Order: sequence, then structure tokens, then C-alpha cells
Amino acid sequence: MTNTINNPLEPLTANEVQLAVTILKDAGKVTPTTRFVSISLREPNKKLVHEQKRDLPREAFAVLFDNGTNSCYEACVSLANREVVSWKHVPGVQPTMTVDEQVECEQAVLASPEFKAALKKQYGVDDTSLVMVDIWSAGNYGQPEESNRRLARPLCFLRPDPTDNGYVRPIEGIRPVVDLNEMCVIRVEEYGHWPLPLVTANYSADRVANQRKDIKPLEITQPEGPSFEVEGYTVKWQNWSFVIGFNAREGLTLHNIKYNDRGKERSILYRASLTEMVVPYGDPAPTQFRKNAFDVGEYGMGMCANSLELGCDCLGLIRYFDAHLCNSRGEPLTIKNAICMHEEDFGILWKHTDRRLNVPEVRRSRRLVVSSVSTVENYEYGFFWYLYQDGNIQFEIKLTGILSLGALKPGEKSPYGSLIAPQLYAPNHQHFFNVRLDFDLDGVANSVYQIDVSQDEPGPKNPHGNAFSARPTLLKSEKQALANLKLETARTWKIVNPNVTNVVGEPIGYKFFAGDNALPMGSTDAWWRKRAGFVNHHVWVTPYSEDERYGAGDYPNQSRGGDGLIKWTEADRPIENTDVVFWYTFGHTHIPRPEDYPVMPTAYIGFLLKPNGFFDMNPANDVPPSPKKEAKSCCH
Ligand SMILES: [Cu+2]
Repeated sequence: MTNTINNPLEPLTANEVQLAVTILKDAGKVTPTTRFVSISLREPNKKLVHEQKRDLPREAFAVLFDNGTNSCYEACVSLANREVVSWKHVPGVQPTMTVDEQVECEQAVLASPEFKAALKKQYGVDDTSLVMVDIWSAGNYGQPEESNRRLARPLCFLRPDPTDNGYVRPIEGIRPVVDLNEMCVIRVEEYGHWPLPLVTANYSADRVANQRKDIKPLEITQPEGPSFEVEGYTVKWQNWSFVIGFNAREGLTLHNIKYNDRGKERSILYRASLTEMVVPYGDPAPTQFRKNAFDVGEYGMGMCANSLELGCDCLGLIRYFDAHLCNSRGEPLTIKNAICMHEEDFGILWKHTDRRLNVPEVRRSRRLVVSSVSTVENYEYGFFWYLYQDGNIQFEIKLTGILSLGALKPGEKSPYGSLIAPQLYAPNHQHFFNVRLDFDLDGVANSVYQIDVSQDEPGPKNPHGNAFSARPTLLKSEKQALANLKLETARTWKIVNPNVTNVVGEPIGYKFFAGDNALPMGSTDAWWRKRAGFVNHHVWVTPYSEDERYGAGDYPNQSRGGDGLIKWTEADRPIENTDVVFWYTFGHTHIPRPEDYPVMPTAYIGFLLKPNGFFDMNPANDVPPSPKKEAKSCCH
């Protein structure tokens, strides 16, 4: 190994990924029809990491799929001993579709005589070079082929010219079905004819005329450099330290988040990750009802990550990190600058003016941003973790990109979507995300309280009717913990370490504050919901288990459902004073609007973790005033 590993949780290096491929090939595990779905770090045992054991042996976890036998395999590979430690056939599952399959699927559709014939018949078009084919997962609707073939159901569009925005011209009536094992179109389903919308709308700089001219430069300078220190993927910033992780499935992950509290390293989160997401669409039309993308388990959020080498728009001094993956044939695939890290000014951290002394004390807030952006066909998702000087941790997802559009017949409207332009509509949909937060507040033994605020009953103890109080409920088992947000009681959750007390004798803790959220609009027997059990509750709490990582289970692609959180929590395991994992599902209900077209202004959704008796006082009390020069840069 040429690269030094600073922390055992750092992601695999390019060399390690390649070594894992070589070991698997040398062990005879790879046939000409094998695809490497993913190779990622097999994270070392948590106990050993906590014991700060150095030089833990590096291992890789690989998911492989043999197109020849329609079989999925999981392998653990010891990179230190150069051997396959375990090899397991996982029957009856379809792992994440690979990027290679996206590309090959498009080629297969474009080469299909049946597809060409349908295109010719419906639109008089011979030339397929302007057709865009977006791979879409097939899902599972109870059809036998969905359980025994590797399928995709692409959506197709016809560009007016090679660089125009093709999504405005959906080929609504033609739906090819592709067998990804054979990589060929097995049939073309036709549902009628919709003329191509005659509109065109663009967003690219070279096509938007009359761009506004009143924007003066805004530059962020950090003449002495950034305030963070980086070694490999390990970061230190303003009392914080953590490790950046990345893998093909989850994309950006954060590990071992700690805060140095007056010289003492205190653990907060062991691992924070997006485990799954699903975008169910609400139109029952035959051409639309199958749209419900599980962007983590079906597409791979990390695999779809952007290289920010070209497309980063952060200001300031930026530090990038590469993501080392492999393509489905095991060849190196490095996403250069997949992760962006920088500091941002964030307004006022705190302020008070002593009126009698007339002395204002004000401090500027600065936050550290670690982010990554993925393009999943038409949509973009930005994943932004923020660390603040006052101990707050925030996660924000930025939704942008292009709406999934459908064609309507002239004069037609749909009750299930919004007319965006003539003959063009965007179906209603929701975006549900599930995040896994493995808390380790001052050690692994933590408990979770659900906090409901409610009015006190009128009576002798509440003679003025103004009394209200926060009522904590200790969550003792998984089923008791299942809950939704509740506006009536301003519901929050507090994660504590019952064994460590703070200055006022209470257990130290962090509070979870939800942001925007939604309830699923699809009925409980909708096929997508069987697979997306994590949308059934906003909050889930489980005891830590190494192999419980994904809210919809390990293999949601084409599954019949019932896996993941809904399955694990059936055991109703105890969750008190133990290593707990807090899972949060949050949804954005998107009733599209013309302003979301041709490209959607960013929508935001996320949550906030705030220290709550974790520190003895405001940990940002020691932030000094900004240098005078910096503070006066506003004077005109
Ligand atoms: Cu949306």
C-alpha cells in the first residue's frame, strides 16, 4: 500500500480497491459475466476503533453480480493477508444497478429494432441519435419477471438537437423493458400516442439570452488559509474532529465526530449516513405509476456523485477529496473532487449590547461545510453536513435539477400533476430520505427520550392557565420508539448518556430537531411502500447492529419488500442505556410549479442536532471578536 491510512475508518484508497479486485480475481471468484457492483471499506469492529487500536487490518466488502447466472454475491476481502475471507451467495436479490448498466441500457434501447419501429410509427423518426434513454428501476409489482430477471424500465426523451434540454420532450407512449442480464430490450410496451410537446426551454449558459447584468463580483478571501487541518480523510476544525467516508452506495458519510471540550476529546456521533431514499410519484396513469426511484439502493448515491472539479460553486478556500470506486468490470473509477469542504461565514453567532455600558459584544459564526452532489438522471441531490462553533450539527439536502416530466395531449390537464408548459406536465411526487445516526455521546451507552411539550391542566397548580412543561418519555424498546413528528407537542428527541452527568447533575445530551417533513401519500398497500417501510415512521431507534445499515434493507432493488427497519424493529429489542442508533425519515412533498422549470431552484430539507446539557455552558463563549479589518469590510 502506498498511501498511509491515518484512521481505520478512512475510505479505501484507489490501490486498495484495485487490490481487492485482484484478490477476488485471483481467487477465481470473477467470471466473464461478473459485475462489480461495489467495493467499499469493511469498517473495522467498532469496539476496536473505540479502543483506538492503530493499524487495524484493512478489509474490503464487495458486492458482485453474475449476469450469466443472475446471482448476487457478497465477499469480504482481507487486504492485509491478500485473501478472500468470506464469500456468500445471496439468493433472489438484485443489487444496485451500476453506472455501466445505465450506459449499456441506453445503447441497448437505441439498438432495439422493436424500439426503432415504435419510434418510427409514432413520430416518423428514423434517427435515434437524439433519443435520451434514462434507466429507471423496474420495482416490483408482483409480476414473476420482477422477481427472477434483472430488469430496467427506462424513460425516453427526444432532444430537438444534440445539446438541447431533452427532458421537455418525453416520449410518453413508448416504454421499453430491458433485461440487464442479457442487456437487450425484451419488449416495448406502447400505451397510445402523445405528440411531443412543441416547447423548448433551456438553462445552459450558452442558450439563455439576456442574462442579468447587475451582479458585481463577490469574493471570499482567506489570506491566512483555512482554519482546518487535514490528514488523509481525517479533519480537525475548531474543536471538532471527524473522518470523511465515501462509498458507492451511500456516498458521503461522516465518522467518529468528536468535540474537544477544554482539552477532553468527547465522542458525539460514531457514524452519520444517508441510508436510503425514495421518490414515489402520484400519477396512476399506466405510463407513470411505476415511477418510484430508490436512489441509494437502486442507483447508488456515491456512484452517481459529481466530480466537483468542474461543477463546484463553493466560495472560499476549498479542500477536495476524491472518491475511489471501481466500474462494474473492476477497473479503477476515481471521482475526482467528489467531496468539497470549506468554511462559510454564517452571520451572527451571538450578540449582546450592555445598554448601560454601551458596549456591544458580537461574534461572527463560522461553519464548516462538507458536501457532495449526486446526479440521478434528471434530479440533483446535494448532501451538506454543517458543523458549527456552538456544537450544532446540521444536515441539509439540496434538491435541484430537472423535474421528471410527462407529455399531455393538446388541451389536456392532469389532476395528478401541474401543467408546466403546453402539453407538458410534472407529476406530483414526494422525496423521502432516511438517515442513520449512530450516537456515541461520551461513550456507547446512550438512551433516547421523546420530549413532548404540553399545557398543564387548569387547576390550583395552574391558576393563570399559562403553565406548560416538557415531558420526557424514556424510550425503552424499539416499538415504543416508533413515532412521527407532532406539532401539537413541539415533539423533539433527546439522546443522552445516562452514565455521564453535566454541571447541573443531568445526563449529558444532544437534542434532535426535525425540519420540514411529510407523511407518505401512497396507501400502505402501494407496492413502493412495501419496499420503503422506513417511511412508516419519522423516528426509529434500534440497538446498534453492525449489519443494519440501510433503512429499506440491503437489497431494495426489485425486492418484494418487508426488509430493513420494519423487519428489525419487529423484535422490539431493548434500547435503554445501550449503543443506540437513531433513524430519521423526512419527506418533501413536491407539487411542481412552472418556476421549477426548465431547471428547479434548490429546495432544502434537513434536521439539526443541538447540544442540550452536553456542555456546561455556551461552548462558543470563547470565540474572539473578528479582527477589526474584517469587521469593517462593509464600510462604503
Ligand atoms: Cu421533486
